Formats: sequence, C-alpha cells, structure tokens
Amino acid sequence: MADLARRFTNNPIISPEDVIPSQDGLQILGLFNPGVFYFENKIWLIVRVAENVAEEDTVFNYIYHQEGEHSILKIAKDDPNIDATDPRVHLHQGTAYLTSLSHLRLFYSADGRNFEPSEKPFIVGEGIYEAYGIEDCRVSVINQTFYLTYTAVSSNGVCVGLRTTRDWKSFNHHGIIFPPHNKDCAIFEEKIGNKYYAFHRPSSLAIGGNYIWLSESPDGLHWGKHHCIIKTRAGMWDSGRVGAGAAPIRTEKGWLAVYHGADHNNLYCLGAVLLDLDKPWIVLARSYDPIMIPTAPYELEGFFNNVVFTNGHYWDGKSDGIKVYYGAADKYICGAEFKISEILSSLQYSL
Ligand code: MAN
Repeated sequence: MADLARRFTNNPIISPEDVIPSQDGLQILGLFNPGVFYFENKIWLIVRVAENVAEEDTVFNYIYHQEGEHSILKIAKDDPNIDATDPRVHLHQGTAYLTSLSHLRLFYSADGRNFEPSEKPFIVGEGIYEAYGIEDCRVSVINQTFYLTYTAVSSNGVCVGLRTTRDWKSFNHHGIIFPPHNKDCAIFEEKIGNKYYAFHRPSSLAIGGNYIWLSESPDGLHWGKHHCIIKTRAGMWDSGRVGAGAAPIRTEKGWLAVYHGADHNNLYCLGAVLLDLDKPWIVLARSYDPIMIPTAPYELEGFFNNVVFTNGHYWDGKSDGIKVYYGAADKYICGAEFKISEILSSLQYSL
C-alpha cells in the first residue's frame, strides 16, 4: 500500500498543550479535524476543540442552553450502567452521551506550517440544535462568501448546520441544512450548470450504510436531487464508513475529492475519488488502496487511536502541490503535502 503523504516535519503543528481551555474547570481532550481557508494573505485553520470537566472520576455531558447558559450532567465513571467502550460516546442506561463538548477556534499562518492562535472569538454552539456542540467544520468560498458547514449535535440528533460570513466578524446562522443523522458536508466552491453542489453523509444503518451522497441546490441553502455516489466496500479499508473531506478541487480530469474511510476496526485512512466535471454524481475513479494510512506515532495514539481524518486543504489553484491539514488520533492537528498528479495516477479508473 502506498502512502502518498509527505508529512510536515514539524507535526503535530498544534497540540492540546498549546491551547488554553475555554473556561476554568475544563480540560482539552483533543483537537480535531480543521477546516481550512485563505483570508487576508494567510492560511487559516478552524479547529474543533473538544473539552470536558477536569474531574478524573466523572463522565459528563455539557450542555449549552439557548440563552448561552450551560449545565453539566455528572455521571461517575464507575457507574455500572455505563458502557464506555468508545471514548467518544458513552452509553448510560440506553442513552448515548458525548464525552466532550466541542467548539471551533481559529489559528493562522503566513507559511502554512507554523500557526498562531487568533484573537477572534471562538465559535460556539447556539440554540437547540447545537446544544452538545459543533464539530468538524468545512469552509468553502463562493463569491467572497465563506460557507461553514459543520456537525451540529444535540438531543435532536446529529445533523449539518450552516453559517456564512464575509469578514469572520459577523455570521449569518442559517440553521440546519441536512437533518439527522447526517454529517461530513462540503459545498463545492464553483457552481455547475448554475447549481450549487454538496457532499453529505446520511447514515441508514438498518438497510444501507454510511455512504457519501451528492445534492444540488439553487441557492446553497435548500438541497435536493440527492444521489448516493460513494459506498463502503466489503473487505476493504473503507468497509465500515466513508465521509467526504473538504470541497473537491477542479482538475482537467474531473473533480478530485479526498475522503475518509474506516474499516470495522475503526482504522481511519484517507482515499480519493474523481468525479465527472459536468455530472459530478458520476464517479470516474477511486482509490483502491488508501493514499494515507495512520503510521506516525501521533496518528497511532491519542484520544481515539489510529486516525487520520481531513476536512480541509490549501491549494493555490495552479500548482501540483496541495497542503492537506488533518486531525491525528483525534488529538493533534497535523499537515501533509500531496501531489495532485500522484493522487490522480494512483486511482483505479475501471470501477
Ligand atoms: C467520526 C467523527 C470525527 C472523528 C472520527 C474518528 O467520524 O466524530 O470527528 O475524527 O469519527 O474518531
């Protein structure tokens, strides 16, 4: 299996130790899966910061109410009714609770490798659909407007929220664009035939699976004409789940999209697909083997082990190199360079 990633030599580029918790009494469990954008001559990362209470013996569910107030549900770690097999979500008497609450923070860099925290305010969950936080934000730029699509979590379910901004100071909150269960939404940065397009990932587990879908919209807000385009593949590295990364990039051969896939052992790798330029619901080629596999120590061990997960990259729009930013082991923020030509020639074209 070929790993095409040229990992940054200064990885991890941001670690939990570099970040101050949002409030006294909280601790940072991990930094996750940054969205990426270019603004005012700098590369920016919008990082998911996952926190919980700094109490060793407590699992908790930390809730933002509509008015901005929060409350903490405390459950002792040794409670016999807890199923803590997955460190991300614990089950208590049949109810699932996140073990952390996530908000988003901005970091910026002039060289794409050394990042500073920004003074800009944190972006936190607001309202009833974001009560358990906001996660894994993708950023797409269309006509100088930044579209932030992210996972909104609450007792209503896991779904996709949208905010837009032009200046990163004021935001329009458009509410939920894909209802539960749905995540991994990335809006294409160009219209095709006067329509917006987006990847998203509904889950239909009784019949079906965790598959990537493509939808179109007249305005970037209302989505329809859904096509299921990328499914899991039995016995392969992406047999358990697949989900889109950032918006695809336009190449002469088609739309090139990096996605994540996990197998039934929760090994999260990256692969790529190539979509028809005019009919993006047609898949032209796909990675047979992953293009990136967790191998570095910071990818193998963290909050949730054996994970490389991306939802953001920086590309200058012309060169062969692309900087892919990714979350490693659900704990660290890292970066790697890929060559577009190498990804394209690694794909399997006869599907
Ligand atoms: C899910 C999401 C991601 C996370 C991966 C790996 O897909 O919660 O945020 O990085 O799992 O744990």
